Amino acid sequence: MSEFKALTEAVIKGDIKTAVAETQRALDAGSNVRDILDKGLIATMDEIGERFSKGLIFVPQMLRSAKTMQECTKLLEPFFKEGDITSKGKVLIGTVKGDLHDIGKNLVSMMMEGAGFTITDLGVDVSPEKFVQKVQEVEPDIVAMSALLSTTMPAMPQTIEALQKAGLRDKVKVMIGGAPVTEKYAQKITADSYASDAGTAVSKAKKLLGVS
Ligand code: B1M
Repeated sequence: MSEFKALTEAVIKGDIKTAVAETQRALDAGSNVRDILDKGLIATMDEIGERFSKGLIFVPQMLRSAKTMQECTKLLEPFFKEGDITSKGKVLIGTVKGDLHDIGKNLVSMMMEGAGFTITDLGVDVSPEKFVQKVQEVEPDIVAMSALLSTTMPAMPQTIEALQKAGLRDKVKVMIGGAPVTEKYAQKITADSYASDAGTAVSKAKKLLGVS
């Protein structure tokens, strides 16, 4: 954590200007981009979550820190591009119904796009009906769902069921992820794949579609 102490402090304070400057400074100093993301930014969001659980900070501060992290992440985006590539497949992604967390989902989108997938991002609070409607429109290879709340995880099997009812389940692969989601849960709800982080989401998506 100490390597990114100033960055961590700025994200906790929600000081966008300093956090962005610190991210740029770390990049200029040659820090590993994955380290900036994992040890600098994601680890700080975990710290923020702990402070929130303990009642030390409240929703507005969490929101400000989230915004700060997203501004920093923009600087990292170019580093996740794998080069000049033709589309590896279409991915329809969204955070499930009732859930407004989008940082993890945005990271997954960003890394998948960087790896050559064509992304349609439905944003947050996406209902099963909306997923179905967009699958009909976009005809993706993968439907990717993110959930950060234990209370919104049930929207994942509800979406799978809605796809089934619409006769679309066999036409797409379903991938799920998010902090409370597990491999076991993915198996339970008959998702095709689970990824614990954005990097793994890329490799699992490639595996699902048999591309490299
Ligand atoms: Co919320 N929140 N929040 N929050 N929030 C958590 C999730 C929480 C764990 C905090 C805590 O209490 N310790 C807790 C959930 C408890 C639970 O259910 N288990 C919680 C709560 C309770 C709430 C509210 C209910 C608070 C309230 O209002 N009382 C409320 C709910 C609002 C709603 O959604 N309806 C709420 C609100 C918010 C904010 C809006 C203020 C803000 C989100 C802003 C935003 O996203 N734009 C926020 C934040 C920032 C957090 C924490 C602090 C950070 C989340 C984050 O962005 N992490 C979070 C605590 C924590 O996670 N430690 C917390 C960084 C991000 C990169 O990680 O999203 O996990 P993550 O993504 C990872 C992996 O999970 C994975 O890849 C990423 C890493 O590469 N991944 C996928 C994610 N999606 C994937 C999809 C995939 C594959 C991998 O395939 C499709």
